[in-house]
Amino acid sequence: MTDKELGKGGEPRQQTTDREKTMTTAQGGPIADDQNSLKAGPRGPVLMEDHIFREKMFHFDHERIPERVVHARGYGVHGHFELTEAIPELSAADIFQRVGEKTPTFTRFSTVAGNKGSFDLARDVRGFATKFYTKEGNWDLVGNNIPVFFIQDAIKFPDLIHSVKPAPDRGFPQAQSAHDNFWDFVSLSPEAIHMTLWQMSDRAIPRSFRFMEGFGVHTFRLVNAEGKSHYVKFHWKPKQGLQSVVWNEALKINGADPDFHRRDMWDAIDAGDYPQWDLGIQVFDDDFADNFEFDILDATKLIPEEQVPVRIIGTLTLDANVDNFFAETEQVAFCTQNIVRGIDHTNDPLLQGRNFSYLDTQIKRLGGPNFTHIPINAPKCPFHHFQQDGHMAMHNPKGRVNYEPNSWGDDGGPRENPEIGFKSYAEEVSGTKQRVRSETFADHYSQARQFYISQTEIEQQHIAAAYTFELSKCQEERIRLRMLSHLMNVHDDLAKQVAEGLGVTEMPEPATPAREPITDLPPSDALSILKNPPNTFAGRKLGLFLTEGADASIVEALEKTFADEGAMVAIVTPHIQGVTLSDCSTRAADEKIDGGPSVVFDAVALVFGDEKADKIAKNKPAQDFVSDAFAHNKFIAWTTAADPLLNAAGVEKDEGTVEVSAKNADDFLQSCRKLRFWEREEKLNWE
Ligand code: HDE
Repeated sequence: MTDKELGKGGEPRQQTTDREKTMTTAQGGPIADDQNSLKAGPRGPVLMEDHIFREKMFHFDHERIPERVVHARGYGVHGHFELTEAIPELSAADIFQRVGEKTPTFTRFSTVAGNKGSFDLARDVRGFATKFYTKEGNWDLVGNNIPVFFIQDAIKFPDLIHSVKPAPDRGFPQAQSAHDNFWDFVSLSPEAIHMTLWQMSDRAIPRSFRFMEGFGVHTFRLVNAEGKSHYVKFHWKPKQGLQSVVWNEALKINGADPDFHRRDMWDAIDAGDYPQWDLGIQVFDDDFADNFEFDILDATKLIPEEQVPVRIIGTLTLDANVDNFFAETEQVAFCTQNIVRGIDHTNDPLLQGRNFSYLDTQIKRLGGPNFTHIPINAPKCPFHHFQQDGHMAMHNPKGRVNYEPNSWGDDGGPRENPEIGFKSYAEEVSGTKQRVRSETFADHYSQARQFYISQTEIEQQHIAAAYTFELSKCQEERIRLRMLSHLMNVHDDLAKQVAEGLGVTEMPEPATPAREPITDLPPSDALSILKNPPNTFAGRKLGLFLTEGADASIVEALEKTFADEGAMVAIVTPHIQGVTLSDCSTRAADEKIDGGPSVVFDAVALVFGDEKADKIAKNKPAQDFVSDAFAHNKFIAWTTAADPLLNAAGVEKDEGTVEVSAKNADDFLQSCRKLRFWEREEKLNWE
């Protein structure tokens, strides 16, 4: 091989004679040598003249754009929405007219507080934003996985976000709310208390994006062709069911696989296991709004499903990963102002503020007003307007006319169309100009209490433990006590448990409520995760821990049973070369034991050969695999050769630990459908 065929380090170059595959500059000029800059002699100075070097480096230097100020860490997926029930009587929106019609979509899931490079399993709200490329323009439903919000007026948003983000002097803590600044802000803003109940619940540590709900949060309007309006709240219900992890598990997942959620989504879609959500609407009228206990314009309140049932009108299917993360996931620009004829805003002051913020932030983030020209943001229906020029204009109006009205007849460009054009709902509005918060927004505790009493005992314990954890990270006692004074208005048991957890012996005075809470709101089962179990293991992952000589018939039975259920099976072995089973067949490893801890699986099976069982029992990652699975209430299948390891990991066998044979793989699956053996948690002492 001659020197000419070698790159700088002596490696062979990847060269081609195919013009199609020829590397070029951004100007289209073919490149002969991309490994060496232009020099005066082999050891001489690099020449300024080197346009290939300069162009490449210049572009690299400008690769980064500002990350989103919130929701920076996100993951986008293509899909489509299929209408299953037409609602022309409620809305003139084109997307809601024809049953069976599919509308392309792009959905981005996100965490709120962490930066782009933070970890997936932060305790945090998840964004759930969907762009519908409808035939009458783009509609963005920019929601969260929690149906209420921290604040009632958008003017408080910068403060809320500053308080949760890293402190400005030290630049930490990253991607967490467990610190003084956040709880200082919250405890001085009682309107946030309800949302913190959700945030301290397991909703804020979802098992994956696939297993969480989505909510439009605000009350919107649906407006029909006659101009009649109904109020609406939007819901996404995952067909996969709801599921979360437990806190100790979340902490460990962040270390084991900071990309846990995005990898889960990528893998599921790559495997053709497309996640789906039903789109539900809660529709109500002025009568209901006037009689409801709370103000429907207050985004810190929800409407219980028992009071207004959720009506399913369509299904979202996510079926394609992006081709390029930056071009699509990073450059997608959601704006709450992107609505279509038939859907309209209400006076919710949080929503009104968002309408300004999203457009504004995209201009900064994407560099100018033409971000709608980027393919992921452009409508897929025809569009015509007289907007022109600006940075990176990809399509300007054609012809000599770029204004209206004009008298150029058919050559005069696009014209208004009152028949199908957007019309705002003709709401009557009057009032004095003033900076006030409506009295009807003043109840901050009633729905927090309702949320708490709607949970199972296990879930209530998790909420108390989460408050205790987070407040224990607050160094200032006054902040801890101030929070406690609010929890006393939510529920005595909760306040007591948290006080005990914090070692508080003398309770503070309860906070003075702006309005006396309603204490007899009934529980709403829809608010609990555990009261709505999916009863399936489909879409979940079994970690199959195998050692040399493992019984092949058991391995096969487990693999088949779980595959038939629609679950994934990952093989974990002591070495990355995999293992040879009892029948001399082999299994390749998906993970070596210390790279595949049990926290990344939903259930585990230990199918061991007799050989080296004692040695495995002494392996620390193997012990952690088992003790964590046990502590996180997972179902564990085992064969007798795994006994030494189970003992070394301190496992006391219970109904959630199943001796597995080739014949009872199905029994193990039945157990796994419950997802967790919660009965164990009561016996485990986390204190
Ligand atoms: Fe956002 N929010 N937000 N937000 N939000 C942004 O817009 C804002 C709120 C939500 O995947 C930003 O493009 C204000 C509620 C999601 O790209 C920014 C207020 C809900 C995403 C912004 C809120 C959300 C954002 C930052 C209070 C649930 C990610 C980057 C009035 C209903 C979208 C961007 C994506 C992103 C402002 C409150 C959901 C700064 C001012 C309530 C899912 O414009």
